[in-house]
Amino acid sequence: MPKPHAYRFCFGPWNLSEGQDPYGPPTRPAQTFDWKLNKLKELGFDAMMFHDDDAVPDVDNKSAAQLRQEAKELKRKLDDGGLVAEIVAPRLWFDPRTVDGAYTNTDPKCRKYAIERSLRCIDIANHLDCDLIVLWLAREGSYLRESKNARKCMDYLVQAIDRMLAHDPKVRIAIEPKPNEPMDQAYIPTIGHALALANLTRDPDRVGCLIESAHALLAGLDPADEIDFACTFGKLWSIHLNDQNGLKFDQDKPFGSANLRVAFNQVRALERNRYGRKGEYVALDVHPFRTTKVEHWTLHLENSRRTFLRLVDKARTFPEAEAQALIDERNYGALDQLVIEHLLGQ
Ligand code: XLS
Ligand code: MG
Repeated sequence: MPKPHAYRFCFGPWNLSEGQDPYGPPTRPAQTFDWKLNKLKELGFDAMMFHDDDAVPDVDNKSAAQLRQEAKELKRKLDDGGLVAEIVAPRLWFDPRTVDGAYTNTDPKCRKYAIERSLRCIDIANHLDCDLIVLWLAREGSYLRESKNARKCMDYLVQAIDRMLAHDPKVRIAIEPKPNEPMDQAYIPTIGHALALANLTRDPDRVGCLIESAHALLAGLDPADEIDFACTFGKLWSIHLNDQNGLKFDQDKPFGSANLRVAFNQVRALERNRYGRKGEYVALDVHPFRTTKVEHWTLHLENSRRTFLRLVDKARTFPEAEAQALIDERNYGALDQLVIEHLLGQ
């Protein structure tokens, strides 16, 4: 039996959000980045994940020297706290030039902006000593199918990723698929799509993926199967654990909050693939409920990590031999109950 290993955890500043939704304003007061970083330290997390403008605000209006200086200041803060930057992700969905997509925008000037912004994101990651860029392809898709040529858009995506790979020979790119929201239909909705696209790039070995539980559920898939699929290719480089109650807006609920058994199966898949042993982190892409009071602001993160670790224990103590005997007999009724009893405990 391989020796059990300790998982390392991270989250992003956006996971200490203030409660705004499309129908109402924040419900908690705005906090500084340093407040969020201190919370991460107090909670004993190991790393922080970043959007490029979480690391250096107002990226577009800064010179290369300014980007360097501000990113280096952040790096010192992280070093002082014994922390690292897990990933940096270009925020390609805020700027007016990305209204109808970033890399797949129909306007060449807008596509050019998206690529330039992504290269700046890589520079920031370099200053932070981080080699992993995450692409959540938020607006790469359509509101109206006839508005874009999806065939051309695939080429645009490959061209953009190729530019990023050429910009830095060491950088790795993890594509984070999501099937919808904000777009009606996204061009890269699943891990299968992400890895197929990776194969068309100039260096497929440096293009992998990131699975988010809620995004897989929104695609009608079981996130545990997405984990096994990505790991078959050695391409699961980060994971955003959270939960989602059915096919609606992206809820980013605490891990295990909607469906403990689906959460258990994700942990089991991570365990059998030895996720984390090459330095990968468990990222909790969860948000506080909008109703959360200031004094309970970090509970969703603490609870998600606690649930994860309790499920690791459940995965490691699962009665494998008993389960195998039931599988051999094809007694899935009893296997089903074995899982339920195991999760319920004594
Ligand atoms: C949004 C995404 C986002 C990414 C990082 O749905 O999950 O939080 O993880 O850009
Ligand atoms: Mg995510």
